[in-house]
Amino acid sequence: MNADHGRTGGGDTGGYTRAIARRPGANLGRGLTTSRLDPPDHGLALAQFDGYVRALENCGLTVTVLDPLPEHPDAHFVEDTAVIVPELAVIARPGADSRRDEARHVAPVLARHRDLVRIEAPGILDGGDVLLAGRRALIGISERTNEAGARQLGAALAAHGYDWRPVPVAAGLHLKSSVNAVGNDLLLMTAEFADLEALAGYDRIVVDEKEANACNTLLVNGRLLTPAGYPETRRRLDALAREIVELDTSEFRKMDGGLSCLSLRF
Ligand code: CIR
Repeated sequence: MNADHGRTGGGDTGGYTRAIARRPGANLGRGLTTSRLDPPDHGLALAQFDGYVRALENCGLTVTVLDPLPEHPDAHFVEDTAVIVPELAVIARPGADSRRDEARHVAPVLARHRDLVRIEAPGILDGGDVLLAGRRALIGISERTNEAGARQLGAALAAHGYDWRPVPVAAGLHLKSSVNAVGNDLLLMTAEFADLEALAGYDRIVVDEKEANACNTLLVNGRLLTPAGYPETRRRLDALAREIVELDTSEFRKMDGGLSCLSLRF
């Protein structure tokens, strides 16, 4: 049993004491993307990454920053490699072939903090598809996460008293590209997800279509970290009366990434 087993972590909203992040490598532009934006600038990406790490530290987290993996240009999107709850860490099996091996590099780091369970073939699962809301996991079924992967994760969590629901991801890369928790039972989401049966029972803020990227907002120990440049969503988040930190994510957006993907929080 690990030293901090059961004492830390609180779903995708709070109770965090630690985070793991990975510095973007010079080859970050060779990662997967559907965006037609210009290639990312490494220097600017590093500055944005440093700002992100500082923001997590200001939320009270101790952040372990890992080195880039030269053979994995998407490896700084470290969230996709695992799902962590207080009782265990589930090592993912990323759905993209080019990313599958990233999880192997994260497992020894997480083994210092949690007992490990692994998603096995034929399951595939990206951490970006898993939204933890209290004792429930909302698991996106997407291009990167299949039903076998979702069932394996659901079973691992159910053994510790969690329940889970599959959520079809019909838009965006991952579930958390479009849906995130910004309060207890309060989800920020795009219109495509607003009528899903799987999300019934949650309060919701549905963002304007032109601000869809703002959905990738994180609630970390009471503070909202939100991508800069989305004034309408900002106004709606202001109404929640929480401290809000805006962060520039332009270089990560070029590679289909955002704030949640850049760390594992627990
Ligand atoms: C990918 O396509 O896998 C990366 N370029 C972006 C991953 C973003 N991860 C996330 O949203 N959790």
